[in-house]
Amino acid sequence: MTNNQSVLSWLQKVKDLVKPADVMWIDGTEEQLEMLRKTAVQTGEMIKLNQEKMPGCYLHRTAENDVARVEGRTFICSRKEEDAGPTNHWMDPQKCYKMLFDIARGSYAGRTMYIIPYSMGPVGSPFAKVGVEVTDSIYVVLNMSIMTRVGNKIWDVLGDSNDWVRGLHCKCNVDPDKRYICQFPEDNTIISVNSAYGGNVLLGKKCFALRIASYQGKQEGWMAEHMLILGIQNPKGEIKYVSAAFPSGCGKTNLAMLIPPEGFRKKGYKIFTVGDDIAWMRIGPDGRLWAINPENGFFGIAPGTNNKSNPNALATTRKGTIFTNVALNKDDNTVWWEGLDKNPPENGVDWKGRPWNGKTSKEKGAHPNSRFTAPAKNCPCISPEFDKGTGVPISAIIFGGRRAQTTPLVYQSRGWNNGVFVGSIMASETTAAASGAVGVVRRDPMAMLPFCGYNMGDYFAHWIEMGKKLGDKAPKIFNVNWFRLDKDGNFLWPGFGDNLRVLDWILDRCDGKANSVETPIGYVPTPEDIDMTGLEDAVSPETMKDILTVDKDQWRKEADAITEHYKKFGDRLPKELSAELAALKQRLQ
Ligand code: GTP
Ligand code: SPV
Ligand code: MN
Repeated sequence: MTNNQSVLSWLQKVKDLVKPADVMWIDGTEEQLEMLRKTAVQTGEMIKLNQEKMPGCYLHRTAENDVARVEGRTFICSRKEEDAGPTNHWMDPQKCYKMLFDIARGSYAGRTMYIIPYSMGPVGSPFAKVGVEVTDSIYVVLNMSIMTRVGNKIWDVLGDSNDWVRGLHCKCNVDPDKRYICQFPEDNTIISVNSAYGGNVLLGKKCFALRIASYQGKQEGWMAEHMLILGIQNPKGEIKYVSAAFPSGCGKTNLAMLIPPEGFRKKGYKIFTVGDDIAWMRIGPDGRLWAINPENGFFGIAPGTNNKSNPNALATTRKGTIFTNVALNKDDNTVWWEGLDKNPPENGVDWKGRPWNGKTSKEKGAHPNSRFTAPAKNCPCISPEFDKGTGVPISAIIFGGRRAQTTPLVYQSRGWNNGVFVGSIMASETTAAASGAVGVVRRDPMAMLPFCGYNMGDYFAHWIEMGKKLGDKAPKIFNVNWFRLDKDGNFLWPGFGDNLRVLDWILDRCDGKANSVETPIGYVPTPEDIDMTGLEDAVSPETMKDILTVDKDQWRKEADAITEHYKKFGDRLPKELSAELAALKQRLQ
């Protein structure tokens, strides 16, 4: 398949370690994938769904203890602990390799070693990078074949280069006490053991495209971010692109595929999805920031996805999709999840594989972090630029999270460094996307807390540095919060498609057109500045005033919390950011 000596010698070492019965090179052909799907159905690893209603669709259930990313067992193994920084778990690389090799040794006995060559980014694009994942799981092969570009063509573009990311996954016996997701940024290496859940084992995704790539970006002068990319076409036919960083489970997939409200549709607004989770961004020849989505599919949250909230996502999952940990309807062999419709199956099977009556059971049929793995090309609103190797130009960068209070619906930062400050202080309530407590507010800078592959203080400095290079061509930076609650716990803002109203203000601000008022935290629209046509009955002017309020007392408390948050970074915190905090405190006086 390849004569690349760095690849061949690494594969030989891996093979000697894991001792498989067989080796299979994944070549990217439909014939080979179909053969693997058949095998997975025979062994029970996957269930073939109703092929008339959902052609090419399958269901998979993971172990009950293996349903989300495990941040406590995720390590950045840089040679020096301080280079992993205060926000990552760290292990000494030599100790970690030894521990992982002991776990991996002989673990493929009687099993097949699958070798997956893949590209993050369109094959051969100047943004793209190559990875090789070795796994003993057909589920991983099939998911990687949807999420990334896989096949023999990868060997051609790689040639004899040594610039590729090594990834070893060993399912072992999914023992949660021996589960480790380890990144070795200085060695371009990832080792993941004792899990079979997406974010832990689809090594091209969070492990490579964020943890390793963020480190590469720092070295090479580009950015790997936990961001969706979205194109918005206005009635004049101009398309502008924004990228947005929200923490896991906070609405990236939904925003990336939004359906414009009726009034906007009639005026001629259109949405084009470029990506829903990860953006790789470089400064282009014209000095602007250009972004690609390095992925080739969507690994989206199933619960809550329905024909009203996200019809584009639903349509995307109707063929060639692998569902993980959703409920099965035995009557017609289709899938169901909470929030799909009001008609759960009576004759169902829950995500744990137990008989389940959705009409009477008090338990959930699907796990809250159950997911679909769907090809990007299925998406009805996929951007014509999706496969373009040079990416799309970014006009605005948007940060956001789940905040019941404090943070207004939207505000614009005072400039690049202030925007970096806004990203660095992001806080959000935790969701089911990672194991652990749900609904706890934590600081999640740039939505990268679980994904930054090096010292977060240095990562902030890299952002400041990129701003210097971009100068007046830098995207404008904003913050949004779709999740503000009233005193009864209801969302104040309708969200979903109506978020376009906020994006519209954001793009007008980028053009210097829209109005705003200056507050201590930045520029906020007045209720009149947001186009509320068609929404007047649902959201009163008083509610709008509420959502847009910047409460000085709350923000003084916030400033104290930020002071604490910043202490962690010690002298790795860029002086520009401590200056921003001081200036905010000044404005709040
Ligand atoms: P990851 O795939 O984990 O990175 O998540 P994500 O950021 O792509 O989040 P996703 O779009 O899947 O949304 C997660 C949940 O947030 C959905 O099930 C919705 O319930 C909720 N959500 C998304 N957008 C909105 C919104 O505009 N308003 C409200 N109230 N909820 C939203
Ligand atoms: C996230 O948790 O941000 C995801 C899902 O997109 S996972 O691939 O598990 O990381
Ligand atoms: Mn994500």
